[in-house]
Formats: sequence, structure tokens, C-alpha cells
Amino acid sequence: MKKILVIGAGGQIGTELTAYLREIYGAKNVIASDIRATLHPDLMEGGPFIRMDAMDSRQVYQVIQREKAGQVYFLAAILSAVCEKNPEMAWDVNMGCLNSVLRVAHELKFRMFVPSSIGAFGSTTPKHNTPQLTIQRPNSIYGVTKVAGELLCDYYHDKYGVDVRGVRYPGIISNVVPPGGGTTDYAVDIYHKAVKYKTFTSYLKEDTFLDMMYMPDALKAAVSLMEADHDKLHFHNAYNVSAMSFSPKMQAEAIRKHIPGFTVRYDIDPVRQCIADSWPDIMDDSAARHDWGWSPDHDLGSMTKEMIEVLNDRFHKGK
Ligand code: NAD
Ligand code: AKB
Repeated sequence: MKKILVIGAGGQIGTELTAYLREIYGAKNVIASDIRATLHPDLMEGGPFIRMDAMDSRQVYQVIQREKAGQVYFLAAILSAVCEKNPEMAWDVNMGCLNSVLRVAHELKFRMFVPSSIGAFGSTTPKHNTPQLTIQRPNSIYGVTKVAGELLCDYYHDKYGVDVRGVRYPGIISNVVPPGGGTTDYAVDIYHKAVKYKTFTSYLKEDTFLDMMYMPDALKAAVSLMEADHDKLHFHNAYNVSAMSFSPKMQAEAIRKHIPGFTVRYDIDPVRQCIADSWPDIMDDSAARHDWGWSPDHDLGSMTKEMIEVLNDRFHKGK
């Protein structure tokens, strides 16, 4: 089989996606790559790793040609809260890396997965059941790069026939690698603090609803879309995918079922609150369900139970 390259493999999604792909396609067929020199030990030991700057299209070309990669999962990016602190760097990295890899995809003809985000929407977008095609005027620089990225992928697909596919992920919740500096990071940290200290300080207001997804569903979405029949894809790129919608208050209530006495206080960060207020509560993902059979396996209850079990084992039983 042709090899699979994961670019940005060292991040929150990449670490688990690389392991998941290696389980499906065999360890030697899935190459992890990142600008970082060292990744999670399981990734480094579990298969091939190449250090690579995705912005350098010559290096990307050489690696993909040499390894004969037929698929690339492109995850290199900077997330919303970090982007807001340095908008110039946000544009340079998020657009520079994507543009570089798309140019190589045009020349070498591989299939690409490029995730967009709920961040591609803004305060003028319908918040509830956000349609697949709707107003996209994001208020954050991260969102600007996400919309521009969606359009660039559409352009390469329509103009050059590059088989580039993607979803708009909600906030992703996981327990292996911490999130990389986004607005939705609180929804991961709350589990760590609940298990360790039985108390948490939220930077978002208690009634801020956001679209969220547990990592196993995010991995399933990526691979299902990459394996889908191209002719059945009406959008190919930027498919809305949803799993659950909750607020910090609701998540705390779900945690209290397992950790009675868990408390939350609120110390609002105006920057992340403003971004969160402009993002969807929940997207309409009927196009993904129709075109490639998308459906999530986890809701808030099942995710909370599993997150607490895993973190309890790690922090209190040393597993
Ligand atoms: P992350 O910040 O955890 O990881 C990004 C990885 O990209 C890091 O390992 C970083 O070292 C690497 N990287 C940065 N610049 C690079 C470069 N020049 N060359 C090679 N590698 C580089 O991000 P993530 O959470 O894993 O997100 C992956 C993708 O999914 C991003 O496009 C992000 O916008 C999107 N997404 C993530 C979420 C989420 O909640 N995690 C939600 C929606 C969309
Ligand atoms: C962020 O908060 O920036 C990311 C995302 C939803 O894109 N988690």
C-alpha cells in the first residue's frame, strides 16, 4: 500500500490520529512528521518519524516523493487563543503551511485531509444548527485563516482536481496530549482539575454553549471521510461534523455524577469569551451524515465517564 504521512503529528489530534492510522494500516505505513524534534514517546517508538517544516514546500515535496505517500493528513496549525496573541504569525503559519502542502499535492497527486473548525464561523452566523452553507465572517484571526483555508482547498479541488477533503471540527476533548492553546481547551482541563483537585476555574461563563466532540469520534470522522467514495461527496471539503453541545455548567453537572462535591468558579477571560460567543452552539451535520455516513458514538455522559476513569487511573493509580 502507499504510505500515509501525518503533518503536525505531535499535536493534540495528530498524536492520537497517527496511532489510530497505524492500527488500521500498519505501523510502518504511517509516517509521523512535525516541526518539533520530539513527540509523545509512543509515537516516536511506534513507527517512522521525520522532522519537517511544513512551510518549506521543497522539503515537503522531497519527503512525499521519497516516501511515495498516497495520503497526507495535514494538521499543522496554531489554535485560536495563541493566534489572537500574534495575528501575523497566525496568518504566516496557518496559511503558509497549507499553501505549501497544497502546491505539492497538485504536483504529486496525493489525497489530503485538512481540518477546518467551528472557528470558521462568526457572530453573524446562525448559532444553532449552523447550516453547512451559511454566513462565514469570523471575528478571530484563527477564523480568518480557517475560512481562507477552506476556500484555498476548494480552489485546488475545483481548479486542479486535487482530492482534498476536510471537516469542520468542534472543540476536541481528549486525554493523551493537552490541547494546543484554543478557546475550547477549558473543556479538557476541567476533567484534569476535577480528578486532581475537585475544583476548577473556568475562563468562559457558565452558560456558554459550544459544539464539542470526543477524540475517538474525531478520529473516526477523519478516516471515514478519507475512505469515502469521492463521487458521493457533494462538498468534499469543510463538512460540518457535530457530536454534542454543552456549557461549562452542564459539563460540571455531568462530572458531579462521578465526583460529588466538585466545584467550579468563574474568572472570565474576555478574549476567549468573545471568541466563544461568536462560535456555533451546534452545527447541522446532515450533509456529512448523508454523503459519507457520519454519526458520532459519544455524548457528554459517555465521554465524561471515560475521561474520569482514564484520568483517575493515571493520577491516582499510576496507570
Ligand atoms: P495542535 O496545536 O495540538 O498541533 C499542531 C501541530 O502542528 C503541533 O504539533 C505543531 O508542532 C505542528 N506544527 C506547527 N507548525 C508546523 C510547521 N511549520 N511544520 C510542521 N508542523 C508544525 O493542534 P490540533 O489541536 O492537533 O489541531 C490540528 C488541526 O485541527 C488544526 O488545523 C486545527 O485548527 C484543527 N482543529 C482542532 C480542534 C481541536 O479542538 N483540537 C478543533 C477544530 C479544528
Ligand atoms: C480552538 O479552540 O481554537 C480549537 C478549535 C475549536 O478550533 N479547539
